Amino acid sequence: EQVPIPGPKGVPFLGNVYDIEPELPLQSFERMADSYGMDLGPHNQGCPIYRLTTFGRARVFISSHELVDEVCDEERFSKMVSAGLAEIRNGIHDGLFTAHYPGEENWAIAHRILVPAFGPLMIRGMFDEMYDIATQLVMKWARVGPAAPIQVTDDFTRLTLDTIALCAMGTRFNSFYHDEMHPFVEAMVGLLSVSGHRSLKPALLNNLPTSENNKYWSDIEYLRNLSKELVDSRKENPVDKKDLLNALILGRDPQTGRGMTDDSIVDNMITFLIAGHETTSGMLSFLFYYLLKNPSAYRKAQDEVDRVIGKRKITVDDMSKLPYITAVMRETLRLNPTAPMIALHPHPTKNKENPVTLGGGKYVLNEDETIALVLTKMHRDPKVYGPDADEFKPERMLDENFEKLPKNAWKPFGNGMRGCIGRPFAWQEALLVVAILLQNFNFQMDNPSYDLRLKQTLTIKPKDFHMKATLRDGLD
Ligand code: MNH
Repeated sequence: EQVPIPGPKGVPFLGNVYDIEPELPLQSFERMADSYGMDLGPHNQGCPIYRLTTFGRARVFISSHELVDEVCDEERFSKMVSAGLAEIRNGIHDGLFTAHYPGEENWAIAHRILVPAFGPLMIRGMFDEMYDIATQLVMKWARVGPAAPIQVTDDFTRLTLDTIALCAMGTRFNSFYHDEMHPFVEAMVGLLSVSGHRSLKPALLNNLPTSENNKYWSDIEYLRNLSKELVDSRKENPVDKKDLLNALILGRDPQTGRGMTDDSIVDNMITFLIAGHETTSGMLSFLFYYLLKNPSAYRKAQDEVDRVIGKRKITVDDMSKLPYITAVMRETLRLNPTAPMIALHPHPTKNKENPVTLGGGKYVLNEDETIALVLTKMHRDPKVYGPDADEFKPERMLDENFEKLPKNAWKPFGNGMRGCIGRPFAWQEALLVVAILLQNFNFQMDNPSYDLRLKQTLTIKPKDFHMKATLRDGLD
C-alpha cells in the first residue's frame, strides 16, 4: 500500500528554500526528519522520509537505518553528484570524488590505479611523513604554553593539509610557520566556499561575470597550474618513495595497461587535497571535544597510550594496538560524521522498477529523484543504537560490538565502490595524532561550559571550540 511522502509546503518557484537555514542546512534537515518522518502513524514509526523542492528540483531525505540500508543496495542505487559537488566539478572534473559513474571511464581507471595506493603497505610507507607533521603540531602547542587558548579546528586543519600536501603533492605548505594560509589553500578554500554559494543559485546567475564568479575561475586556474608544476617537477626529479604522487604518476591500470593522463593526475591530486583535509580535521576536533566532555573516556584513552606506548617514540606498529582510541574515533564519527550527508539516485541502468519505490513499495520516487542520506540522524536511530543513541559511549564501538552492528548502520565513509578511498590514510593519520597528543599533553576545555555548536561548509566541524594544552612531563 502506498503512502504519500510528506514534506513542508513551499512557495511558488523557490519551493522550500525558506525551510532551509542557509548557515546550517544540516540542522534544518534533522529537524524536518523529526517533524515529518515520525508523524505518519503507527505503521511508519522509525521510517523517516520527507521531500523538499528547491527551484523546481525535488529531493527526498531519509534518516532511518531501514531506509538507508535499502538504498545502499548498489544494484538499485548509485552515487549522485549533487549540487555542491557539481560546482566543485568545474575545478576537478571527473576526478574520483566528482565523477559520474557509471558513465565516465576515467573514474574506473583512476579507481583501479589508486586503490592499491591506499592499501596497507603504501599507507605504512607514509607513516614517517605523517609523523613529521604531527611533531610540528606538538611543538607548536608545547611552545604556546598552557595558558593560551588553542584554536582547535584551525590547527588540526593545518595538520591535515600539510600531511596530505606532503603525501599527495610532495610539497610542504609549512602551515604551522605562517599565520596566512599557503596560496594553494587560499585558492582551494575559495573554490569550496564559492561552490557552496553557487549551488544555491540558479545557473543563470552563475554564468554572469561577477567578481565572485571571476575569482572562482581564477582560483581553479591557479590550483591546476601549481598542481601541474608539482607533477612535472616530480617527473623531472624522480624519487624512490611510496607516496600518493608517485602512485598517480607511475601507476598503471591493470586492466588496460594505461597510465593516468596529466589532466586526470591533476584532477585527482586536487581531489585528495579537497576530500582529505576538512573531514579528518573535523573528526579530530570533535574527538577532543567528546574526550573533554567525557572524563572517563579521556582517562581510558590516555591510559591506553601510556600502557601500550609509554614515553618512547610512536611507531607504525603501534597503530594496530590502540583498540580503545579506535573505538573513540568510530564513536566520534557516529555522532558527528564530518561528511554529514551523501546523495544517491536510482541506478540509471540496473533499475528494473518503474517507478522506483522505497520501503517495500510504500514510497514512490519521482523519476531520477535525488535521495539525500542524513547520516547524523541515521547514526542515532534508536532501533540500532538504543535509547542512549545520543550519548558518547566508545565501548559500543569496541571491535566485538562494532562487528555485530547491522549492515549499513555506520556509514561515515559513504557507500560501496563510491565509498571513501582515503579511509586507511585518514585512520592512520588520526590514530597517530590522537596518540601523540595524549602522550605529550593534558588537555582542558578553555571554557568549561562550552557546548557543541556546529559550523557547516562542505563538511561539519565544531564552532568556537578552544582548549588548553599542558605538557605532561617534558618531551624526553
Ligand atoms: Mn573521503 C569519498 C568521508 C578522508 C579521499 N569520503 C568519501 C565519501 C565520504 C568520505 C562520506 C563518499 C562521498 C559521496 O558519496 O559523495 N573521507 C571521509 C571522512 C574522512 C575522509 C569522514 C576522514 C575522517 N577522504 C579522506 C582522505 C582522502 C579522501 C584522507 C584522501 C587522502 N574520499 C576521498 C576520495 C573520495 C572520497 C578520493 C571519492 C571516492 C570515489 O568516489 O571513488
